[in-house]
Amino acid sequence: MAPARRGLLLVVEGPEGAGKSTQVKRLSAWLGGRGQRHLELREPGGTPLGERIREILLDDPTREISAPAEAALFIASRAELVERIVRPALERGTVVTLDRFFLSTYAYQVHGRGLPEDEVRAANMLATGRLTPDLTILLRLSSEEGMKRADRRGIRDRMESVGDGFHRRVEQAFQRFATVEWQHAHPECGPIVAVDAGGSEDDVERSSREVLAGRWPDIFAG
Ligand code: Z5A
Repeated sequence: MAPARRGLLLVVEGPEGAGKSTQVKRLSAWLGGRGQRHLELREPGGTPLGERIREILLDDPTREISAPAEAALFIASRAELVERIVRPALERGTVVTLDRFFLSTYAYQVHGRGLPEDEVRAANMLATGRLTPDLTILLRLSSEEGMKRADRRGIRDRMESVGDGFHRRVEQAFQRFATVEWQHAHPECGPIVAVDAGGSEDDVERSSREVLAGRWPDIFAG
């Protein structure tokens, strides 16, 4: 029998530039300050294989990768991360904060690239062994605003370099994921709560922690 799962898997999702990395870092700092055992991770990456896949997928904006191969690479990185890092951490009672998970594959590869949802869903289940997040915080920001923020960093990576139509489809998909109907139809994604990401970093952190404190007051209240 699989060992009992004692930790929490908290995912932060949203379009590029929405502030996911910023909020994952802030949540980790909060958890660290409270003496809570925690682990901050991102996708793709987090393992030697995952970091190698990350380079292949993102670094070269001119690299051409077919849509199915792209999906398979994101999912391979996920499989490695879940098996080697996330599951053992949850079994040790760690709060895992994860910057992107399989909601991103639904947004970018299913809705953005047009791959069939059922097949991507089945591959994801194989990769995660049906691990479901305890909560996903979905940072809500328009793709234009997010891209403006991300552009302040300099050059665009391979995914950011895909045309605006692609990013608008991704943005619309993320909006749909916050609806009750979509979540009912996708129980494998766990509960998803949208948080407005248009305010300051402090505002977004406060809203995110309010959501978390409503569910886990012993960890996040105060
Ligand atoms: N992808 C996929 O296609 N399929 C998948 O299954 C998975 C991923 C898992 C990963 O890129 C790419 O892979 C991503 C989706 C795709 N590509 N796209 N396009 P990544 O990990 O390198 O990057 P990202 O996930 O898109 O993150 P990002 O661009 O770094 O955005 P972010 O993490 O949401 O934002 P940030 O780094 O926290 O903040 C961006 C800037 O805004 C930064 O200068 C901050 O200081 C600033 N910021 C943050 N919050 C605020 C607020 N509240 N106000 C003002 N400014 C702010």
